Amino acid sequence: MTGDLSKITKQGKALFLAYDQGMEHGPTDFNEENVDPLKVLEIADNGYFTAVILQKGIAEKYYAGGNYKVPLIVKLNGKTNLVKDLDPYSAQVCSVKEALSYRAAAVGYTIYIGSIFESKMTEEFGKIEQEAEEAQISVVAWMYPRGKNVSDEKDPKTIAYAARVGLELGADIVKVRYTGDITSFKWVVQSAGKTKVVAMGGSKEPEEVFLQKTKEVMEAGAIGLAVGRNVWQHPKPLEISKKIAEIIWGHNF
Ligand code: FBP
Repeated sequence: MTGDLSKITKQGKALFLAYDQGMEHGPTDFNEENVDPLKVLEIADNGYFTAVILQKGIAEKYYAGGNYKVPLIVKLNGKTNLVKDLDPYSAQVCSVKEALSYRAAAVGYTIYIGSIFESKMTEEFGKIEQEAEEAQISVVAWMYPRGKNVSDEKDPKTIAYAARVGLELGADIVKVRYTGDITSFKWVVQSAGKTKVVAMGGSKEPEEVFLQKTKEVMEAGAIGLAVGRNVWQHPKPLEISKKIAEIIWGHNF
């Protein structure tokens, strides 16, 4: 299926601000400032982002009642990092219908390929795809190889496999880890075929390193980034998002 990607992209490019880490990692990622969803929504609304990614609670309590211009992607599943099982399962916690009630323009879902619970997640994802198609919204798949059968989740071949699975399952966009070099990431993009690719941000890096990574991701043919910590942990989030956006769209803002 192909949902309406134009709702969460501009000229075919994407810059998503991820803010679901409170669930995935706990508030340890936050400081006094960015622990407040209103502060991060302000960045999302003013920082060249084509969408903001939220879990349903923050979507309901902060986004839905506000007058935000930035489109919303509701993350439909999630888990905490307190469960240390080698094979992760990320349970669905929100329906497509509920996401639409918070004004979602698209939905997101994580699939841990290689986990012994992979089939549970691909099954849930299949149902979400159908519901999203009916609602004519697009689906972003976080394709993360993880589990005791996955010897190296950073192996470019495994990342290309994850991207390919996203295509086979019908995702409109796959969000994958950057492989670390342009040649192997080109293969990831090729493997995803007509499914678009965005690279995930990762933990905070020096600005020049992150911007170089953004250049390489774009050169390899991805449509953009889904970034969280490298923006809202930055001392000047709007400045770094402008620099990232200028690389993605290839002109000055
Ligand atoms: P970051 O840019 O902060 O890494 O956010 C991207 C993201 O995919 C989030 O959406 C998610 O919460 C987090 O990374 C999960 O990362 P991991 O499972 O590797 O801890």
